Amino acid sequence: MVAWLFLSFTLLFQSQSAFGEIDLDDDITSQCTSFTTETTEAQRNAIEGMLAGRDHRLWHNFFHGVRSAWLGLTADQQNLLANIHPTLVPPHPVTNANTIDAEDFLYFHHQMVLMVRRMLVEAGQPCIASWGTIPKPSDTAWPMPPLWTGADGIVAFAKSSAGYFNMVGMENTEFHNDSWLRQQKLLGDMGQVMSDSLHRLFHARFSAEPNPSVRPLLNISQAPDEVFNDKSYNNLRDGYATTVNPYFWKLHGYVDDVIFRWLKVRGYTKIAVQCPLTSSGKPDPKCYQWRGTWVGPDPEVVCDCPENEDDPDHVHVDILDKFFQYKIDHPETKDSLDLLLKTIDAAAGNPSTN
Ligand SMILES: [Cu+2]
Repeated sequence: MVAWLFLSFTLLFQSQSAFGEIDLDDDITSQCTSFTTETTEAQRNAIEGMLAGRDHRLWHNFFHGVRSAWLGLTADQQNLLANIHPTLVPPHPVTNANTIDAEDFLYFHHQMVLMVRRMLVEAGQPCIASWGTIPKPSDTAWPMPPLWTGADGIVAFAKSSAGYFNMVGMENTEFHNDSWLRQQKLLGDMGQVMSDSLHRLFHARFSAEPNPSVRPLLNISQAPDEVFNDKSYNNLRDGYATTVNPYFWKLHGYVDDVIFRWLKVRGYTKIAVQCPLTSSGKPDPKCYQWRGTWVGPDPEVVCDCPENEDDPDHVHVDILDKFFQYKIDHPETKDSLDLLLKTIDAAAGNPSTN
């Protein structure tokens, strides 16, 4: 088992070269032999098998869906989730009152970026470079897929030239602007603005016409059709599909780099889940300690299965299987479970519902 999550609890992080002067040490990024602008077939082959798997799709989808839906759920629904699996309980539900949940958003995707880098390093492949700036409309390596009939309003806007200039404006006045970054006291303050604005427009601008056009909402009676687990199903606006899309790694690399911009202008030289103490026993003031580190139903934690897939005890279990099992054990909850699944899936941005 690649215990990447646990490693991350002890390691500090290092961004790629643009911020190399900051000691944000992370062993995986430093093991990237090089970074490519475009993605090659060999790179995609190294990561797509894992990312297109049902357990990883569900992980990303449930992270976003539970995070968004939580405060709208009844106490019974929240308890149901806790009973199905403890990783389904977000410690910092999304509110406007604080921004720790937005650190969860940054932390989760930061871990995903590291996970992909780790897979590439293990496959002997170069890593994928982040977008340094928003790609120009003339960019041929990462062209904007065309608008399609029936696309919703945010897609039409993000793909327009007004949308492009709106995004560039945010880059200039906020995310690449030192004085704006300095005003964001917590990392999550920046993360909340990023998540709701530029990040959302990135997903909309670089999305392509979905194929199939609609994914039925998850339900308690059957697993998703295999067509939605094929690597070709990589709709950038569906939480169940977006991580399989090569654009996802470019835009989330961009988001990740803004973490390092923020650290730098706020005077931090390290970021860690547990910052070390200085020699006088005080917290290191140069180390920013993550406040939000929830990652949702991590497949390795949910499965809790033997490392060796040939082990006769190896039964692969993902978070949807946990729902199915719960239905078998508690048949009286079937309708509640079905509604809950659909609610969470819809909140993750399933395009059949928005
Ligand atoms: Cu995401």
